[in-house]
Amino acid sequence: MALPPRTEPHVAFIPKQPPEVAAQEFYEIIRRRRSVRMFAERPVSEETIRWCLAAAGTAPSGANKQPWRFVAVSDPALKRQIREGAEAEEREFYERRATPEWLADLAPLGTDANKEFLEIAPWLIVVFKLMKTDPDPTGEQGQVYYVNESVGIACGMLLCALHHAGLVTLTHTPSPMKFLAEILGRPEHERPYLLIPVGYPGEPCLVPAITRKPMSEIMEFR
Ligand code: IYR
Repeated sequence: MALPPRTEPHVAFIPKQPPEVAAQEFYEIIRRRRSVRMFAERPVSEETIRWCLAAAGTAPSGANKQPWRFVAVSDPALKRQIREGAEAEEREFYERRATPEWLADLAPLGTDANKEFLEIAPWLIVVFKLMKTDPDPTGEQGQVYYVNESVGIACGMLLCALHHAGLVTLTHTPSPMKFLAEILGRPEHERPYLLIPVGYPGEPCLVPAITRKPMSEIMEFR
């Protein structure tokens, strides 16, 4: 291509930083995400939650069926009901259901059946997976594919979006989670998948002193 004559000095335009730099920068951001159980009461705007959910909703999914619903709860009465439901399941878990090995594995985290954070965190995002598509105007419902993979990816993207927004999260899985569908009056084809308390970190905000596996242990190149 013939270049136009230039009178001013020019330098090469570099459109984007090299991938090596961008990749490492993202790592430095995301490695600071921690599962948090100590939230501040400080409110988070609905708009913030909306944009983060919009980001999650761009996730890839089987045949693009987008088999997810995100129910964002800030109503104190609903949060109380969710806490009560979760604590009932957790008491069962800690007192009966958990194996000794499981309890030993959890000991370093210092968790117990008390889930006060479910009332303190300004938002509880309850993620549902869709076992069928939403009904069309005639009531027909279609198939969905790779639902756990799709919703899991969307949740990962949601955690990234919330972290990027400066918020903290917990991936909470009181099990079984049927009580969430009942409290929130969800239709038959929606199944609870994950409960994500969201907010600002409490003061103090203590997290367990965990370590992550070294890179060499989690990856292999061939
Ligand atoms: N759901 C319980 C127990 C629990 C289980 C796992 I696996 C964790 O990583 C953390 C907690 C609770 O939330 O206390």
